[in-house]
Amino acid sequence: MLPPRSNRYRQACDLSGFWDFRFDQDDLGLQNGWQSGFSGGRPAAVPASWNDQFEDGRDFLGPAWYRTDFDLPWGFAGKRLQLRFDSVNYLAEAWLNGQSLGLHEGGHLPFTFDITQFVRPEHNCLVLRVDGRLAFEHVPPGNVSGGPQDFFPSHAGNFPQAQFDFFPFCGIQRPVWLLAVPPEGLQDVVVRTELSGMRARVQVRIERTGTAPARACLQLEGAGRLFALESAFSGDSAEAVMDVPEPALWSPGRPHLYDLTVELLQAGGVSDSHRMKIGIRTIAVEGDRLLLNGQPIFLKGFGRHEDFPVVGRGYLPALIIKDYALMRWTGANSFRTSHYPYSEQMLDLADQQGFLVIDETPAVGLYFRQDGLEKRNALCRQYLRELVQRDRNHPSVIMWSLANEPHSASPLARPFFEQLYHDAKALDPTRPITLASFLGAEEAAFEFCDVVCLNRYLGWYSQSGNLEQALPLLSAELDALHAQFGKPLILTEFGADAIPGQHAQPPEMFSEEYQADLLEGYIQLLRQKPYVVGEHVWNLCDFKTSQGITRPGGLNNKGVFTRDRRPKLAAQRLRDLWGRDGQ
Ligand code: BDP
Repeated sequence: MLPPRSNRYRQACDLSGFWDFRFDQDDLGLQNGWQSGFSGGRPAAVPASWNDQFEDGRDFLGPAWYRTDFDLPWGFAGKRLQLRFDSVNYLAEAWLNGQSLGLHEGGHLPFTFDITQFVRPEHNCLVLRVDGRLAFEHVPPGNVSGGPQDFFPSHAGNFPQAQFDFFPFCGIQRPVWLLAVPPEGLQDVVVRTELSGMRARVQVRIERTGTAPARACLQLEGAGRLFALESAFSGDSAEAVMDVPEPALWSPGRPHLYDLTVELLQAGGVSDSHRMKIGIRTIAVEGDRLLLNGQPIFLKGFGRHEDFPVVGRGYLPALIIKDYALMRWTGANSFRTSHYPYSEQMLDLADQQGFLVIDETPAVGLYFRQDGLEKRNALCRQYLRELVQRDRNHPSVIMWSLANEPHSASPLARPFFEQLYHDAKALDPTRPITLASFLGAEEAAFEFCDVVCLNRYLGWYSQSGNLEQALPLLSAELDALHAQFGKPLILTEFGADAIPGQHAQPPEMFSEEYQADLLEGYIQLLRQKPYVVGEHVWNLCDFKTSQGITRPGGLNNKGVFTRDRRPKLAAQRLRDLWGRDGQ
């Protein structure tokens, strides 16, 4: 999938702004004909979650209606026109001038509607119905009833009753684009890189719409050199392989990027063009090690959330910059997109700044009861496909995570994940596959995952306040897991809540000292295990959750920074520990 771009052949117009907005408590919108437009709305910001914009809608999860009007910008007439929604949570249904465009399920991944036949030169009315209500057959699931084997009892009494530990923010959370693209144009560009000695092989697959004879012209520019190549289309795709001697490789220390330009050449000349940044690098698992460009790499970093006061999960460019600055300050070199795909802009910056990313699908809190399973399975496969198609050209993305903490202690889990694993390998054979588990030895999916990712809270949820007891238990468990699976291991979550300003000597739970000591104890232990290839602290920042007795202030307080990005003691401790590594 090509990201929105403006150039000589295509144009992207951002429809962000204040849209008309209505809650639809009684679900009357369709009955009242709101899909053709509605009046009496109030302004709401797009993009942003709706929950914290008003005084009366924090816990209202839908349905709600958005409306905006637009004229076609100059230069759009005669092109193929599309609407692209970068992220709408959860269920989105769109109409243009009263005509149905379609439906998309799942937040956090982009979807596009062709609007060429419905659009008018002026006074277009775009209406969107968004439904974020939680349901047991959704992914991620919510409002699940049943026994503790099916879900986290600790989340069960929370309000809203999500099956996951973050607030179920709803709405149009990333930009909406009006796109003009050539009637016959580029559809996708897929890049894979391999290394052999001092040379790189850059393999490019180009997909297009239309069938007229065409050629693809490629230019790769970087490190003071230029490579050019042409390749004929056979049907709707073309392949090209560029041989790059002595490439400037992409790595966290030196995130070198090349400019790749692809042009579509037809009888009348160039009809479309796309320019993108690519990185030349390899990623592989070999024995107990994770290799980047053939060299062992160790991941230091965080699980995090897209979360901030007022905007909720809304796209906020300054916050992206800030979070990279904070991660860099601690000495981190990586993060996981826990527990859903982050914005494409976040990944663009990871490429630029040299962060390693474990890219996770929105499958958090999965459970394996028969009811609704087929639907959840279809959704997981859809999300995985959409994620890989969106993110596969980012050198920063080094691993796909299929899920977070599935409740896999069921015979139904193994075939479920085996299929997802094979889907992922078919979509992208170049990256390792994993998932983050709390089950450990009982995790059905570890048998075929390439890397074992484990979340652990000894010293917090168990052995509470007692690190002396917790750490030896953790040590024994890690060794046993390694003996069982024989794969590299990343501790993808570990941490403790700390209420900012709470101090204790000797350290005790909820104090900044205890959080810092717990993180340090874990890190020292992990560094003694040669098969451990990464440590991700939970969490970069405090974040909003559903209300429940374990979440004072409606927050998960495991951030090493507060929700407004001020450091706790643990942030400085990480800087001391990670800074010492000198990577
Ligand atoms: C883990 C989940 C994460 C939670 C964390 C916690 O993966 O989403 O926020 O626990 O309880 O189980 O802080």
